[in-house]
Amino acid sequence: MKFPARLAAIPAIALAFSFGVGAVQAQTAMKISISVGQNSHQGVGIDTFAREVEKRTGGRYKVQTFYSGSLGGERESIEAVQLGTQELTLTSTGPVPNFVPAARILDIPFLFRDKAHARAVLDGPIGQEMLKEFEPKGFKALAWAENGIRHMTNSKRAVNAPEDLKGLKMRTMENPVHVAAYKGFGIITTPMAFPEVFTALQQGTVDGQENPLSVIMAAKFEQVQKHLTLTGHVYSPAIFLMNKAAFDKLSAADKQAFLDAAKEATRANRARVDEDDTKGVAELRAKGMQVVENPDKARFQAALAPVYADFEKQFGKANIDRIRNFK
Ligand code: EAX
Repeated sequence: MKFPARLAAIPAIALAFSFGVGAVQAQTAMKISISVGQNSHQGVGIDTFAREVEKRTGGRYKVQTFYSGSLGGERESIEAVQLGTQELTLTSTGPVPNFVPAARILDIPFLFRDKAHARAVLDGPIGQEMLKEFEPKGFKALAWAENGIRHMTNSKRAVNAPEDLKGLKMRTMENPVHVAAYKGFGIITTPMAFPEVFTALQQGTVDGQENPLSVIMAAKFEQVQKHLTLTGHVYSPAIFLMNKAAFDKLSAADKQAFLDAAKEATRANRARVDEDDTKGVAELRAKGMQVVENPDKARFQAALAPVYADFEKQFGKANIDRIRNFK
């Protein structure tokens, strides 16, 4: 079959045209996705990113935003970005070690003292060196953003001490470091993509899950979970990933615009995490959750001593200490 010449002449890449004053300007559309809803710390992140890219490139680039895993879960989105079928994603580091093993070290429980410590590490030389590890795998990592400090919820019982976790069936991210650590708590771990979690909790496929307050609220987990304990057992980074070939095609000025947009987006994202952490407990209590606010964290940490010994072997004690002692 023959195609009419005028159809064949239309380029395969999607180009929209906008009319400036007296000029026709090509606009390139790109996609970015998150697994949580728009009204969230990540939603604020990609909305800010899209707005900033458009502003900083004079409207030549338009970033279309997709929420709630509508383009797939985080692992699928990272895969799509690697392949280039989708240009961008903002994702937690959950599935990242499956693509960039070097990033695993950041997912170690109780590695960071608090958010300020984590942000300083990610924005400092350790975090910035780590962004480069993504390049040989086909990604341009634009910036670290934040998912938040993770806490545990379940439908079975109040968790006051690590012993209370024994035998609980909990959904975990598809992250080998988390799975190893949570097994150390005696949890029955069930790795699962985020878009499936609400239904799994609702149907009792799993008893619980763990996530930052920002995610718990955005996903309305209070509707299917009775108990929340502020275990703060692990910091959860997020990262703006772009297909490397798509980034490399940009002019030097546009590359800088994308990098600056991601930095601006991270500021908005972190501010929303702080806001959610401030009001989260009261809001979740008002919606019926029972909250253990001050568990003895040292005991939870001590329960992981054997797992930690293994992490030190795997990652090198010096590398872990370099992050731990970063000031
Ligand atoms: O990035 O999978 C998870 O639990 C993540 O924290 C969530 O998708 C937000």
